[in-house]
Amino acid sequence: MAGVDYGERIPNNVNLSENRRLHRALEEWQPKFLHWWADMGPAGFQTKDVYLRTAISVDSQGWAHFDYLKMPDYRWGIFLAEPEPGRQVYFGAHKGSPAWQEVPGEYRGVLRRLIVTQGDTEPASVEQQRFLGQTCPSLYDLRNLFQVNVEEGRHLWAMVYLLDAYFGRDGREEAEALLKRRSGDPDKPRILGAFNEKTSDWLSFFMFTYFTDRDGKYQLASLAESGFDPLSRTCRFMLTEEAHHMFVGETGVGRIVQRTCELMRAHRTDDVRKLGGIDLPTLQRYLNFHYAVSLDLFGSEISTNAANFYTAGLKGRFEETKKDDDHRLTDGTYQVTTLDGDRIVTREQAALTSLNERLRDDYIADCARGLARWNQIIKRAGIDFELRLPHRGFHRAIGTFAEAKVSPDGRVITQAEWDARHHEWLPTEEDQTFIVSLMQPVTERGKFAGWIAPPPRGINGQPIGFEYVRQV
Ligand code: BYC
Repeated sequence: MAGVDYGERIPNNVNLSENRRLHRALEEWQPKFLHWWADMGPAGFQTKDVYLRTAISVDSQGWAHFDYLKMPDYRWGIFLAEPEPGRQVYFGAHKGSPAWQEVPGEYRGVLRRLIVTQGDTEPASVEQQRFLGQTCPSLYDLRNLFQVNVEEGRHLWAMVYLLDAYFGRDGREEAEALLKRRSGDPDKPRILGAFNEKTSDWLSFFMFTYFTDRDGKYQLASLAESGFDPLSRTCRFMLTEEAHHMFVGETGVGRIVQRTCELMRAHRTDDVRKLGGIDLPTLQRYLNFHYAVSLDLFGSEISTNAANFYTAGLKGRFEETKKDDDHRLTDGTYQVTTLDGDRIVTREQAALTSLNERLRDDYIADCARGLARWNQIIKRAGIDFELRLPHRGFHRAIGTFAEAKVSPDGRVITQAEWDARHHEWLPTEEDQTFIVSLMQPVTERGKFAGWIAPPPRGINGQPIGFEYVRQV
C-alpha cells in the first residue's frame, strides 16, 4: 500500500522532496491557492470543524481517513495511483510503445490544453457552489458539500502538479491562470460552458453533482487511459473521489423525489409547493437544464480534435482496454445521431471523428440508470409520473443541435413553438424564485429541511444526527 507523506508541507506520494525545482514551484503556488480558497471557496464556515475524509493512501481500499478538520487545514496534495509495471500505450498510432513518462515533444501543446481544460473545471465548481453553505438543508448535506469542495480543490492540485512537473515555464503560467479565471465572469470566464452557470440553490447543486460530475467521471476515465502515464495515474486516483460526488447527486435528488412523493400521498395532491415541497414537473425542468448543459461538455459530435487526441494516444475511450477491436479505429465506423435540415437522423460516421459522441452515449446510458432508480421511488409511492431524460438535441449550445430548436421528445420545432413552450421544459424565473424561497438553512443536529427526506444512513457509520459540522 502506498502511503501519503503528510510530514511534508505539500503531502504527496511522488517523492516531492527529491525534486527541488518542482518543490519550489509548488511551494510558490500554494499560498496563491490558499488565497484563492479564502476568496472564492466556501463563504463562511472556514473556521468550523467539519467531519471530512482525507486520503491517507492511494490504493483502492483504506485510502480514506475521517476526522474533524477546518477546511483551510485540509491536506491538499499530490497523490497518484500506483504505477502499473510495463504499462504501454494502449491505443492510437503509438499502440504497443511503452507509456510515456515524459511529455512527447510533438504533443506538448495539445496535452497541455487537455490538462488545462480539465484543471479549469475544478476551481470553477468550487466558485459556483461558494454560497450554498448558507442555505444548507442539514448538517449532513453541509458536510457533503464541503467534502466535494475540498476534493475539487485537490483535483486542481492534481492538474497543477502535472503542469508544473512536466511543462516548465508555460505550465507554471497556466497554473497561475487557473486561479485567475472566474466562473461566470464575462471578462475572464471559465473555459467550458456548464462551469459558468450559476449553482445558487441546492436543487441545482444535486443536479450538478449528478449530471456534471458524471461528465467528470467519463472525461477522467478517458484521460486515465492516456499513454502519458503521469496523467493516467493522476486521473485514476481522482476517479476514486469522483464517485462520492455522484453519490451526493444521486442520493440528493432521490431524497427530494422521496419527500415530494411522501407529501403527495399524505395530502392527496400534486401541488406540493404549498406544502413546502418541490413538485415533480419542476424537478423535471431542472433535470432537463442540467442534463443539456452537461451533454455540451462532450464537445461536437464530429470532432477532429477528439480524433487527434486518440490517434496521439493521449485520450482514450471509456474502458478502452476492455474494448474488443484494434484500438486504432482507422477503418471503424460509429452511428451518430445528427441534424439533417429539420430532421433528426442517425448516420454511420468514421469511428475516429465520432469519439466525443461515443463517450456521450456511454454517459447517457449511465445517466439513465439513476433516473430508473428515482422513478422506482415514484412508482413505489403509487404515483403515475416518470422522470425522463430529454432528447440529446434539446437545448444544446455545442455541436450540430446548437443550430436547431429541439423539444424534449426529440422533434425539431419552430422558433415560435419554442418561444411558446420553453417554459414547460426549462426552469422559469418563477420556478427559480420558488426554489430559492425554500432554501432556508437548517443547522440543528438531525433535522432536515422540509423539501428533502433524510438519508437512510449517515457518513462513515455515524448516525444521521451526528454533528457533521460543529457549530462552535
Ligand atoms: N464549452 O472538437 P470540439 C469535471 C470548444 S468535468 C465551451 O467539438 P473537443 C468536473 C472546444 O474547446 C470534465 N467550449 O471539442 C465536473 C474547441 O475549441 P477550439 C472536464 C467548448 O475539443 C464537476 C471547439 O469548441 N474535463 O471534471 O473534442 C465538478 C470545438 O471542439 C465546449 C474535460 O473536459 C463547451 N462545452 O472536446 C468538477 C476533459 N465543448 O479548439 C469537475 C478535457 C467544446 O476550436 N477536455 N468546446 O478553440 C476535453 O477532452 C475537450 O476539451 C472537450 C471538448 C471534451 C471538453
